[in-house]
Amino acid sequence: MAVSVGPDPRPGGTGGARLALATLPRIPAASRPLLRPGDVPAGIVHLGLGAFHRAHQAVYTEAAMAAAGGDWAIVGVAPRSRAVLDALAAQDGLFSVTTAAAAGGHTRVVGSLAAVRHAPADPAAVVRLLADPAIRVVTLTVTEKAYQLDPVSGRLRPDPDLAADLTTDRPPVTVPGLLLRGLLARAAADGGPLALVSCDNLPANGRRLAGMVDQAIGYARTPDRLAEWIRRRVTFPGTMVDRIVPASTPVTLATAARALGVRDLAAVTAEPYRQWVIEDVFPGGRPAWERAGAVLTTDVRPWELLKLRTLNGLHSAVAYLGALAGRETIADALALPHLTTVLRRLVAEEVAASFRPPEGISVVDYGEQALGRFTDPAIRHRTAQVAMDGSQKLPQRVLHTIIDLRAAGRPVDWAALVVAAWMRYARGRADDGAVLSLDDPLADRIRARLAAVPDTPAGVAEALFGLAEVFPPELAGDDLLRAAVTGWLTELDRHGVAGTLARAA
Ligand code: CS2
Repeated sequence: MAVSVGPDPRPGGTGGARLALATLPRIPAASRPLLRPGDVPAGIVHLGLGAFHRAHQAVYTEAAMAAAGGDWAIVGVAPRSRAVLDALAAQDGLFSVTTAAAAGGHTRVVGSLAAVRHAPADPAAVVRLLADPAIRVVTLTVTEKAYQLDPVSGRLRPDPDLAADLTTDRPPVTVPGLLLRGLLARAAADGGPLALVSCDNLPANGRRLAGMVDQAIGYARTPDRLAEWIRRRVTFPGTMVDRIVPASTPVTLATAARALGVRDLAAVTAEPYRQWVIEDVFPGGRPAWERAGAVLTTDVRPWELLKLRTLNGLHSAVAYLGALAGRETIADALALPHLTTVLRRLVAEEVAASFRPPEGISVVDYGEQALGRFTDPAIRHRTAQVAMDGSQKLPQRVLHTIIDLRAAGRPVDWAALVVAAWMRYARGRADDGAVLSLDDPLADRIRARLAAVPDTPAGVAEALFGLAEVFPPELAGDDLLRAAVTGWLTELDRHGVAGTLARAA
C-alpha cells in the first residue's frame, strides 16, 4: 500500500498509541516488518543508532534474513546519546523507514533490531556482548570524528577520555576504548572469529579501523598476544555505504504516525536509492546481504573512491556554497542559478580525472545521478547538517582529488572553489552577514587560527592551509593551489556565491 507523505495536518498526530510488538496488528499490513524482534537470535552488534544505520544496514539485514534466514538480528549500541535508544527500547526495537520521493512514498516498519544498549550506562554489558561467541559481526556508524584519527595521517589522536579509556581500568566511554576492551575480553574467552566493519564515510574505512585498533593496542600497552589473536581471528572488511538519510524532524514523526496509525518516535525518512558494497571477508559468517541487493566483492576501493569523491564531494560543495548563499536545504541550494553547471564541470574536468572508477561505471553519469538525488524535494536535508565536521570530511571528499590531480601535473580550479567555500564557511558568516555555526571537532583550533590573521582572502588561506590535520604538506606548500583558493576567496568576498557562480559558469 502506498501512503502519501507530507506533514500531518492534525496537531499531535494520531493520539497516544506507540509502535511496539503489541500494536503491530493495528498497523497496515503492507507496513509491517519482515521479522519480529525476538524471533531471531542476535549475531551482530552495531555501534551508532543514528538515522543512517536504521535506514541502511538495519534494512539490508532484515531483508537478508527474511530471504535466506540466519541468526543475524542486531543488538544496537548507542555510544553516547540515549535519545533514540529510549524511543527504540519503548518500541521493542521497532522503527519505521519512510521511503520518500517527490512522487509519494511509503512507510514500513523494520524488525531486525533485537535489543538496544546504552554504552555509557552499562559499558560492561557492551564489553560482554563483544566477547559473546554468538556475535560474529560488529558494524559501526559512529561518524568520522569518533575514530579519533588524524584525517591526514590516520594517526590516533586520543582526547583525554580516550587516553583514560586506554590507560586505566575505568569503564570505557569512547568507541576505540569500547572496542579495545571488547576485543580483550573476546580474546581472553576465545570468543571466536569476528568481522569489525566500518560503515562510515572514511577513506579506506576497513584499513582505517584496523589501524585505529592497532594503535589503540599500542597506546594501551596491552599484551602482544592480543595483537596476535586479532591477526588470527579478526577481519576489517572495507565498505562503501550509500543512502541519503537526513536527521529526523517533527515532520518525519508526523508522516510516520499518519502512515502507521501509531506513533513512532524512532522514525526515519530516506531516499529510495540505496547501495552497499562490502569486501567479503567474514571469518565467522555473515547475513546473505547480497539477497538484499548488496554487492559483495574482493575490491571495494574503486567504489569507495567513486562515492566519496563524487557524491560526497558534490554534497559538501552544495552544502558550503548553499549555506553561504542562505539556502536551508540541499535541494534549495541546487536551485541556485549556475550551481549545477559549475558542479558538472567539477565532476567532468576534475573528479573524473582523479581516479579509475569501477569497471563499466561512468563518473560523469554517476555524478549526474547524484545531482538528481539531491534535488528530491521530499528529502529535506539541511545544508548545515552536511556542512558539519568539515575538517573530517574534506580530505577524502575533495583534498584527495586535488592530491591526485596535482601529482599528475594537472591544475585544479573547481575543487579549489570547494576548499574556498569551506574556508569562507569556517569564518562563520553567510554572504548576507547571517551567523553560520561551525560544528566541527577542530572548531576551536580553526577559530584561533582565523583570529590570528587579517580577515582577508590571503589571511584566511594562510590560517587554514596551516591546519596540518587537514592539509598535508604537499597541499599546504602548493603555490598553485593556494593561488587558486585565494582567488576564489576573493571572488566570494566581492561577489558572494551568487555572483561568483554567475561569473564562473
Ligand atoms: C552527507 C552524507 O552528511 C553528510 O556529510 O554527505 O551523510 C551522505 O548523505 C551519505 O554519505 C549518503 O550516502
